[in-house]
Amino acid sequence: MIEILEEAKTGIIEDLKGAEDENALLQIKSKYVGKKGLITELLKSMRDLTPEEKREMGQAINVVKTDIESRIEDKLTEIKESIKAKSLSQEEIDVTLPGRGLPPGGKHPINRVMDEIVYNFERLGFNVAEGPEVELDYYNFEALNIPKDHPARDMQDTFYISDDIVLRTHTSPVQVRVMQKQSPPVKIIAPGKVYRCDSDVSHTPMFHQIEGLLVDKYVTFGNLKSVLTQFIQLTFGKNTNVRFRPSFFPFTEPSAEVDIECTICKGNGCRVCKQTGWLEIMGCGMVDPEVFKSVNYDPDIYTGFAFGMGVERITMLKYGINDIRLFFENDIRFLKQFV
Ligand code: 2U9
Repeated sequence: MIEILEEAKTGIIEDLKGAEDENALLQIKSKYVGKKGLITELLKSMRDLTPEEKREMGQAINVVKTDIESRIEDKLTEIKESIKAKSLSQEEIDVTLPGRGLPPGGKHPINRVMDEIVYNFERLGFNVAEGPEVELDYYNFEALNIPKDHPARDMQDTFYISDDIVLRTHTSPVQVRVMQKQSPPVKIIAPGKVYRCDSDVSHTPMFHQIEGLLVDKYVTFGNLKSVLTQFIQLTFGKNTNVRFRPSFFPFTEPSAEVDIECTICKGNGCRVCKQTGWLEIMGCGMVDPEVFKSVNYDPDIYTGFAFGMGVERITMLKYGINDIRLFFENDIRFLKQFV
């Protein structure tokens, strides 16, 4: 029995050396301390021993049994640790790798041109004013000398919310609201979204306008020409030629349309200027006395000029874009040309 016990003591060490996984360990466990294992058999075979021998032998077997069990337990921990280390080394994350770059976003071309125009008027001393896009009929039409039967009020052009509420068709109501609150001098621009029921290659139901208003004593058409020429030369280059053509608006008298020499062909005639050499970029005029009356400004004391431009139109002329809808489709291939 002693020999078998000695054999078990050395055998376990050899066997454990060769065990590489939990399965092999289970087999070793059953070989030594399982139901039919070596140690169990040894304990059984103590039946024929004297009580004295049983005590001695029992103690010796238990020492070896405890030793074997603790060796198996240690080996199990070792195997588990090595499996964990192996899987960790395979899943290793290199925290020093540089991150993937995010493609930068860019400002929409309409906002770019809008910001540039606003900035240039600020350089000329204008302040920015804002107002509601859902507007009273009174501010959008009535106060601007646009009577009830005027074609601009046609159901086809104006989005009506109710009888007396509309989506503003221009930013002019902003200037009316400012004049109602403030006495002259007034020197403001009103940039923002406007709405008209219209849709084709050069019209969308929503577009952007920038309008301006300057009111004071002794303001003349000469002042209008000077300020707008300075604005145009800041925006399109200091040698840009400008011309003023007579026109009509219900809220200005006299009125004019402003053309610049075509930026694409320099006045020689091309597709963009329809062979005329000129591009119409804005409208303007001296504020009609009727408009002053509606905001209680005395037209015998005060005069002023006003102007307006469509931002989409200017952006199209600037970049030679021939379809306004491209601005609203948000195709990244179109937009990224302006980053
Ligand atoms: C007040 C008094 C007068 C604003 C003006 C224009 C001329 C003009 C158009 C340009 C292209 C509109 O976007 S567009 O279709 N605008 O030609 N706008 S004068 O006149 C005003 C504004 C407010 C109180």
